[in-house]
Order: sequence, then structure tokens, then C-alpha cells
Amino acid sequence: MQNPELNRHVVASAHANIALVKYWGKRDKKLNLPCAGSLSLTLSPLTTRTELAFRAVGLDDLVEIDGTEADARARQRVLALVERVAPAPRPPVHIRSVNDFPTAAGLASSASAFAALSVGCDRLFELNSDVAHLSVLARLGSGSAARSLFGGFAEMKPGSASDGSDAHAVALFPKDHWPLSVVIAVVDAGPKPVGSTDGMEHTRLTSPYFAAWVDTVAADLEAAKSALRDRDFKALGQVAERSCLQMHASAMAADPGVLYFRGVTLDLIAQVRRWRAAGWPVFFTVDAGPNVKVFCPAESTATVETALQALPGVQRTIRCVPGSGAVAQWAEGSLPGNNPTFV
Ligand code: 2P0
Repeated sequence: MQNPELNRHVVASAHANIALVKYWGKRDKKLNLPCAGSLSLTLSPLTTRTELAFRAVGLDDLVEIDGTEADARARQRVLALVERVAPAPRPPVHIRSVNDFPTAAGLASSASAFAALSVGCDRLFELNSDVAHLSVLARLGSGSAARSLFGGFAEMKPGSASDGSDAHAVALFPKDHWPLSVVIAVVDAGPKPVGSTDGMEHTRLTSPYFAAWVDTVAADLEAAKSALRDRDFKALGQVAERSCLQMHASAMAADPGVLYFRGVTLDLIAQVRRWRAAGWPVFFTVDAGPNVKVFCPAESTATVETALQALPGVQRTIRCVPGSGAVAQWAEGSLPGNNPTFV
């Protein structure tokens, strides 16, 4: 095989997303097909930036995450996606990914990572796939990543085809549809004890509430879409809190129960409800971790953020706004270590 072009690389980026109607459970583990749909808002600035380049033939693939070589599991997940799209035989690749927010802390780093990787691989191998196909590809890496392909509000379609080709996200409303803010109250930025993939599979297999949880999703998707269409903050908050608590209830009822909440998580939820009772436009959601995300209209952001920062147990806050979809482009120059003549 000829030596691949080494003097340019791809720069891809994608944002995390926060689900308003949650995804929790797979109907097919191998193809990563969800049991039900979900709906999310893509969040700026939470970003994964991924650089991709070819390496000189004869070198091994190199996968780096946040400045260090990826462990075997992460490397395998990344390279599995590369293998899916790359023509065979392919040159070795260098993939270098950096998150600007805590990895594995319930802040959906796998969503932005696999969305960025999907658009990045598509550009590296010059495939020009359509966005639905890229969303399928991202889904194979991580279910929530299918939604981060899109800016603004996106809906994941569970699909019905056995090969998963119709299980991808679609754009619902662009990022400027509704100027909402999401303030993340970080109470613990460390890795979660049970990852989402394992937590949702354990819930599916052992929770007597799992089927009941899945049954809630279709109506909640309709309610959320209607609230978004009408920019009805109260209605959106009602469905988002309901979907969050029903998802966690199904997980808690697994055997043994999967519990992502801490004491401080519940304290923050109670506080958000008190603020709302006092007339503040706020609602909460919580993913597979202890951190609490608070939605509010853009004009209330400073008030909500200052109030959250004053609460015991809140280590820091991250202020987010609706973000754009995943992008990738070529850049000049090589990535270090890819050409043996220069190392
Ligand atoms: C969501 N979460 O809808 C839900 C809410 C966490 C709680 O999607 O196994 O990391 O890689 O498909 O995408 C997290 O699940 O799981 C998730 P995999 P993923 O955002």
C-alpha cells in the first residue's frame, strides 16, 4: 500500500447534549438500538474536539483521549467505529480527542465524542455520508451520540428495521428556536460507579418497572415536542422532570438497584422545586450521575447560576446554551509522531 497523506489532518468537533425525554434501555445490544425514542438539546460550550490523521504504514493505530493513550476498552470502541467506515485495507490512524468538560461524570461525554468521531471519520475517508447515516454511525458508538449530530433540539427515532438503518436522530428545532439556558450544578466530577451502558442493561434485565418506563416515552415525546413548538416552559419542565424521575425510578427498582442520586442531588431537586413555587421559571433534569442540570430562560441565567453556586455541595457550575451540530474539516499539518522520518 502507498504511504497515506501525512501532512494534513481532520479537526472535528461536537457538543454534548442533555435529554429532556430520556433514553434508557436497548432492544439490541450489538447494534446499540434503543427500546424507545428520546429528545435532547445540544449544549454549547461542552465540546469534544477530535483530530484525526493517517499514520505511516507500519505504525500501529494510536488513540489518545484527554492527553493520554486510551485504555483498551475505549480504544476498541473508537477503532470499531473506524473499521465500520474505512475501506479495507486501511492505513493506521491517529485519533486524538479532548473534552473541555469532565469525562464520565454524567455530562454525556460519550455523546459529543462519538458524534465528533463520526463526522471526523467521514471526512478522513472522504465518504460524504448524509446526516442520517452519520447519526446511525454515531449511535453505534453511543446511543446518545446520535442526537449530538444536530444542533438545537433533536429527536432520536428508535426505528424498526432489524439492521438499525432507521434508528437515528432527526433535527426538530434549530438552536435559535428558543433562548433557554442550562446551568449544570457539578456536585462530583469523578467517574460514575455504574456506566450508562451497564446501568441501562441491568435495568432492562432486572427492573420490574422497566416495561412501564418504556411505555411512558411515546406520550412524553409528543408532550415535549408540543411544548417546544409552543415555547411553553411550564409544559416542557413538567415532561422533562417526569421523564427524568421515571427513568431513575426504573433504574432504582433494578436488582440490585442502580442509584445515581446522592443526598445533594435530592437537596438540589428540592431547591429547584422551592424556587419554582416562589415563581422562578426553572426545572431540573439529572442523567446517569449525581449532577443536576437546571433549565431556565436566558434572562434568568445569572440569577439561577449565582443561587446554585451558593448551595452547599455545589462544587462549580457550568453555564450552557443551545449549541450547533457536529462539524469536521481538513487542516494543514501533520499530527506529531505519525511519520517515522520525523520522530
Ligand atoms: C440520555 N443517558 O437520554 C440518557 C439519560 C443517560 C441518562 O443516553 O450505552 O452513554 O453508549 O448507548 O448514550 C447515556 O447513554 O449509552 C444516556 P450507550 P449512552 O441522555
